[in-house]
Amino acid sequence: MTTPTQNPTEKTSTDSRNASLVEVDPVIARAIDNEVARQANGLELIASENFVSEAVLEAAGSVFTNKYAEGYPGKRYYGGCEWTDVVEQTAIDRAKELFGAEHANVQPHSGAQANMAVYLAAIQYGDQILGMSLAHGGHLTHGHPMNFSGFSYKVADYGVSRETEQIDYDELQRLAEEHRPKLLVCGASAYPRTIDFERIGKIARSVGARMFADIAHIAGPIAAGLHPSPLPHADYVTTTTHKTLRGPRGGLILCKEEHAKAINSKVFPGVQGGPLVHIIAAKAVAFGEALREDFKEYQRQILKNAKALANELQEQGLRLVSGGTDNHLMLVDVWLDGKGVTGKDAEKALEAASITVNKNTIPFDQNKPFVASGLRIGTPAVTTRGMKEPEMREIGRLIAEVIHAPESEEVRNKVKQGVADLTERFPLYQKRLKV
Ligand code: DSN
Repeated sequence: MTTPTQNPTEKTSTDSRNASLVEVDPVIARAIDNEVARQANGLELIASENFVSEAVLEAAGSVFTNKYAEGYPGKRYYGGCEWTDVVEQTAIDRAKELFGAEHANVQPHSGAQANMAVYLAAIQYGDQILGMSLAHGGHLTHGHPMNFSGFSYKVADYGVSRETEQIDYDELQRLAEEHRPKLLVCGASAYPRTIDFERIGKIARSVGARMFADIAHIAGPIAAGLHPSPLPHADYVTTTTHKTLRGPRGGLILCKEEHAKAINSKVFPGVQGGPLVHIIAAKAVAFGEALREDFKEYQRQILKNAKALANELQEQGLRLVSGGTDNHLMLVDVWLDGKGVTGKDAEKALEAASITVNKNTIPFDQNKPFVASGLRIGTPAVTTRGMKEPEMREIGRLIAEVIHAPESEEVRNKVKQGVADLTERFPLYQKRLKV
């Protein structure tokens, strides 16, 4: 990797409009090159990250970044939107086809903004909601007190059972009857098991609540038919587009036609101004890729890889929350009631060995969130590189070696070499790797 040295202000050229990035701004150009190298030379196991295709990158870097387009296809507040309309309508049509949805809004800049638009469309300030606790695998936007969803609404939360570490649907029914929410929020960012959306839909209807499913993590398997879809049961479904769906960083809302008008008006002008048309173009490309047969095979492999990695970690003596995984991620209990290491130390030790994961609380955690007792590990990104079950077993052994000896330099160097061998065999972004 190289170190940025030159400040762009040192450049005197007055004709930089057509110059390349490295000429105009070597600091940023080098940071980008170094990030390409970091992504290519490390093992990316953060469950919410992935590697988009070169085609998605090209669309995201296109001249559509120049365009203002408040409104929706055919109804804009600015002129010159004819090609923007092609882009947005294509993204909408593909998203609807991919998920079997009646309506899609492809404008949310992020998952959090998609979720905000749903709350605004579905309920009033101060209304009761019931969402999965962040500490048990939910998400900040499902009612956490530090988030708008927590301080704008009355929140009750549900979680997993202490015995099974899986969602306790009977307890969820009981909580729904006790709190009578207007909106029942489901979906998770750190839950390794299949979510029973049909059951949650029944619970919501039994108390007269609307159902909102945030499928950010499992959108890919759902699109591929490998996880039950919430669409037949939920009033509103949101997702990010950059996790298992392997698109650009952004959000998406799906809903029934009856909610379309409210959702559209809450996204714009309710929450956002001008849409990011370059990102919508990249979403359209990613949805197009996801409609292809090889995307289904990719999703199948993510799940097979997660099972193989989970088995290997267990064979290496590590405890998995809930005893395993049904999806693309697993939660590893590295703290083991004080006999192991903290999630924070495990994350740091793995990073030093070129393996990127994130520390994560485990249900009923004894440590604070910034320290945490667990690691969240996911297979979407390494699967994109083409790795399969044998590589997962190798990765499981590498991870376990580091966790069992987080201070050992000898282990770190050995594991780093193992990572280098793997990443060389499964190259990434060959056209872009210039350093
Ligand atoms: N930050 C995302 C994740 O890592 O799951 C959730 O928003």
